[in-house]
Amino acid sequence: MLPPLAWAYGAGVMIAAMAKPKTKSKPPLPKPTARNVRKTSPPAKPISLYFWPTPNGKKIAIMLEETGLPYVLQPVNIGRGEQFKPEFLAISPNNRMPAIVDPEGPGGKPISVFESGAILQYLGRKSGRFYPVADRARVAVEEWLYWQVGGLGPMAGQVHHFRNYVTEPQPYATQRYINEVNRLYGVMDRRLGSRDYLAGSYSIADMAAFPWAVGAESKGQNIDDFPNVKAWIERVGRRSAVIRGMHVGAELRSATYSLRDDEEAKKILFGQRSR
Ligand SMILES: N[C@@H](CCC(=O)N[C@@H](CS)C(=O)NCC(=O)O)C(=O)O
Repeated sequence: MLPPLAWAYGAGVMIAAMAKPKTKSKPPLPKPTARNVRKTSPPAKPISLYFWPTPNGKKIAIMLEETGLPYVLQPVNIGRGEQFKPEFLAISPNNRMPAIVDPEGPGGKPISVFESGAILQYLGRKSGRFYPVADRARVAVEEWLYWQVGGLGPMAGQVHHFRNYVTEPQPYATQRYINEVNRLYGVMDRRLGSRDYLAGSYSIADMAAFPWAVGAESKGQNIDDFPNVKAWIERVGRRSAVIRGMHVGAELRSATYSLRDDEEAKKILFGQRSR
């Protein structure tokens, strides 16, 4: 979406072209340049990104970096229970990050959005990028976006849990989720055999899947079994916005941090029930 004044300027040019001036003396309208557009547009108010550096958080950081929408990071330390603060629950009632607050939402009024898939779709509509409008293309993006939020993410999360955080080994559960992730990598590999990106062109579906697809070994997989996924990881991972997005918030945790050794965080994160 263009900033309002840039749009108004573009529309003016269109009308002038259609009206065909009668005299030749009218000076031509100046061409819009990034410079004169920026001077007349009020600066966009930044989106607040409620964030902790995990794969789900990184999806949104990537999209914000890709679109260039201004944003500020609002850290939510999920290992210290900040996701249960009433002010956070007011925007994310599922006590999960990521969430966003856009001060310039629909009708120019603030809006909050939780669930990474819904956030990516919102930002896609707002920016007019990486989320095509044409129905056939949009359906393809949504299929692979929902495939990630309902499949790859949760199943990979269970693998991490059963491999890293159980007090007693649970071979059946561990193998069940490793198998399911293996199946999902296979689905992705076949899909990427005939196209460069999940929905054809690079989209929010790739941004959602990327942080969950990297690190196959940590999910009990051998990436060499999935050459198309491997090539896609390299392709997507080369994008500068993806590199930046994957590093957002790195300063929030020490480079050697391991949830495995963080007893307080494990108590907060695991075994949650309705309260
Ligand atoms: N379906 C959610 C999942 C988000 C999610 O699981 N976030 C985790 C970190 S990756 C979280 O905030 N956990 C906090 C908690 O478990 O209390 C989405 O896609 O946004």
